Amino acid sequence: MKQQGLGFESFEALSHDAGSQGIQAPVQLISGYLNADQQAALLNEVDTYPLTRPEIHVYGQNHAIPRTQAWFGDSGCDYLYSGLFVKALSWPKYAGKLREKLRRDFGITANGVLVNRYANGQDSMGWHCDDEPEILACSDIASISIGASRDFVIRHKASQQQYRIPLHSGDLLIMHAPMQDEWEHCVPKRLKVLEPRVNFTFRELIKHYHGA
Ligand SMILES: O=C(O)CCC(=O)C(=O)O
Ligand SMILES: [Mn+2]
Repeated sequence: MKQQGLGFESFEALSHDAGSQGIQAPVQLISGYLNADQQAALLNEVDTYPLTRPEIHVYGQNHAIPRTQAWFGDSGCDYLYSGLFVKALSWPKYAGKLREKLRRDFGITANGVLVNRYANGQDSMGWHCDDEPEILACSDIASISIGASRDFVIRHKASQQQYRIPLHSGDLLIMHAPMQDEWEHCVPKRLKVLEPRVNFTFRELIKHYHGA
């Protein structure tokens, strides 16, 4: 298990802007956080998840998102993102064990997890930040990747400086505050990637934000 961050010495800068020298993104990469058995157990479990491909409303049109997903959480942790309201489904066994492991290892107190499945490199996630009002202010977001390696690209809002963080199977990336205020992120298409990838983002929501 190798740790990188909270600086960018070892991540590739995608543009070089003299004015943005020395920007440090508040992220931590822990390569190889999950072993092969843990990854296999989670991947098997994902096959049982009720993944859906919801439509979101963008520029006056409905579009099915280019991946499938599911939201699990404690009761009272429903989530409204990209105009979608999703009720929390109860924790599956291994996703719950992973939540406990993150709490033990890093003190991360997540009460929900968004699971995204990218069938292959045609699936993607556009630029965004996870700054919905029900996300507890200053909480960490912990991202676990399993399956195909994909690039996670981050962009500093003020300078537009971009960095590429390749995420491999078993890696953990922790985004600390003020990542969601000052940076955006995306998972671009990679047409050469033929294998699926699953990503779990563990989040801490304000309970009952959307009522009981
Ligand atoms: O798949 C990833 O690595 C990123 C997922 C993400 O940004 C999200 O679920 O908000
Ligand atoms: Mn995100």
